[in-house]
Amino acid sequence: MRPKIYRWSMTFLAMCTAFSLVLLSSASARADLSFEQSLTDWTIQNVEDSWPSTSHEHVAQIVTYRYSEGSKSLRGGSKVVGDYSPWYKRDLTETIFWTDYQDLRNLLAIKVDMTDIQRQTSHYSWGYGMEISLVLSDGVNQSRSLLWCRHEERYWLSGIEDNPYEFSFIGADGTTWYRYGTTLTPSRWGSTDFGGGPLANVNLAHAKLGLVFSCVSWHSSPQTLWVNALVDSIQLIRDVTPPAVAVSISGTAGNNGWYTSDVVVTLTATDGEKGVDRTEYGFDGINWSPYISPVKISSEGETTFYYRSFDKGGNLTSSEVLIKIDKTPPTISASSSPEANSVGWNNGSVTVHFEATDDISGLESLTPDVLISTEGINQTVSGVAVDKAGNSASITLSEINIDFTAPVVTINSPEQRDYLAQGSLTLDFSAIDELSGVLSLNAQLDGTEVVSGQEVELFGFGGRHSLIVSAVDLAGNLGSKIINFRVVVPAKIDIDPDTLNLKSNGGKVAVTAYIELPAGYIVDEIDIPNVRLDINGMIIKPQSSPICVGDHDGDGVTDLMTKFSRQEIIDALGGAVGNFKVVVAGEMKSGCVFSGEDILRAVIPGK
Ligand SMILES: [Ca+2]
Ligand SMILES: [Ca+2]
Ligand SMILES: [Ca+2]
Ligand SMILES: [Ca+2]
Repeated sequence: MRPKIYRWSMTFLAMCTAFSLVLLSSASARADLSFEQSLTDWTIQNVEDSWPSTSHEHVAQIVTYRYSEGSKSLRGGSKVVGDYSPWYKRDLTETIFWTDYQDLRNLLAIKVDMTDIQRQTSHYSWGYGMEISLVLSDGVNQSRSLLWCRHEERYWLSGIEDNPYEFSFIGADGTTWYRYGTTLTPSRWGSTDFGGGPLANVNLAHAKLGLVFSCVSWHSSPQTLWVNALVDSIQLIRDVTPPAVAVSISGTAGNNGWYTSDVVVTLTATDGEKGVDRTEYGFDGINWSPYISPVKISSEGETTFYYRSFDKGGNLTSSEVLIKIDKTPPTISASSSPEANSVGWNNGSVTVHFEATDDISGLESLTPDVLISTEGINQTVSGVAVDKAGNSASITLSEINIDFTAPVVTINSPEQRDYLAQGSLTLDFSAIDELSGVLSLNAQLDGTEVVSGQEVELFGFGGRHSLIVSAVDLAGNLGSKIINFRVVVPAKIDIDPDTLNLKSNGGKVAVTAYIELPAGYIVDEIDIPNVRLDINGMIIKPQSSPICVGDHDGDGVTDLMTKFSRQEIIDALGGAVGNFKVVVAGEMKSGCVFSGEDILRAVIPGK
């Protein structure tokens, strides 16, 4: 057994050498053709390694070809006719169809469909093999995958004889490859070759594909062997779909697409083909950071979050999401107009005005002006500002004091009546204000300031007088009251005659009234036209003459004589008889008033 194994190793080394030469020689061949296009134009490479007496025959033939659902096929084959030689001599013949170099990084699978596989050996022994292989090469490394294999030696590759037409291959990354008609799933390519050779990694960015028909013979005896097949199609299945990236944004959602908290962005990239290679993010679309874990965004305002993901085929998904964060409530202020006075009161309606700003998302709403028209102390008004994100701020304006009711002034004394000019009068007045309270109270008697409780001497104070009391409350409202009163000088009145005969006038047409005034008053100053006689509810004016000043009753007090129509008095009595009070009053030129009374007896003789 040992010599046979040794010979096999020699074969493997020779094959590797042959492949290297092929790859180098065709490295500068056609370029810029897609793999599918190059399927129409394979390069044929023949390799022979034999004793001189051995003949080789390459049965390469591009009969037809097709890709996917095309209509053409490709036929290839190789044949060796072995001579008798020392048993350890070896013949190798290969026909290789090469494509051009391609970028195969997005390669998902290669699907090869072969039919009409034909092979022949003229002599069964341990010393031969036939195979059809698929090779990937980047010019340095190559990787070989068996599509079909036929060996008769049990110990060369264990298991082959048990299932010679279902050869499988484990790639360097653990991916299982299957025979023709089955989808192959590469990422890195390795090869065991005939002899279970080393796995090799191929740079898929610049690699070419080869289809190999091989025959190898050890000349234990003369033999002929050949293999060929019809390749109906070779289909490259590429990953041209970029990854799907799901973006999840977590945070406290506000309004209008704004968040009111920090935001965490989670990216989930998936690729159902070659898989995700890497995912990145950034904030300017230029500089990128690897995405490892969810990204926290704290800065307020509008932030554009860029993200992208590559799959292992180089396909790119790129997008961005606008993230708007506003964690700050608006600023709000309140003011009232008109302004309160220095002690904090308004005496009319007050308008409360609110102002607010929001630098980040902007203002959405603000409480409009509030008009307060009701009285009250320490009234409050609240306003609210809301930004577009839904953050809100409120403010309460308090101590709004409104009083538009004037104080109530009360004057108990004097009253609105006549007072005799004797004794004294005590002033009694006050003011109250139930809301803001009385700030000041002012009273003037005939223009002279007085205070409540003040005594006013009435003697010598005859005449018409006015007391004006005014009060101002803290809000500035003014209330006032006026009392007009008279101080009357007591006059001594003497009516002559004392008795009036209603049926006989005795030749007289007038009734005389003598008026005396107290000391200090001069009857000469009596304003005659303003003198009145009041009897039985009727007022009678004096006659303009005669008028006489003297001391008619001789009592040492000067008196004024005035006369009134006798008939007017009789008319006033209306036929009634008895004692009647006669009041005579008047004003002096100084404005001082006087008044006095006497009794007049009215009679009708015979009654
Ligand atoms: Ca993909
Ligand atoms: Ca805000
Ligand atoms: Ca008031
Ligand atoms: Ca007299």
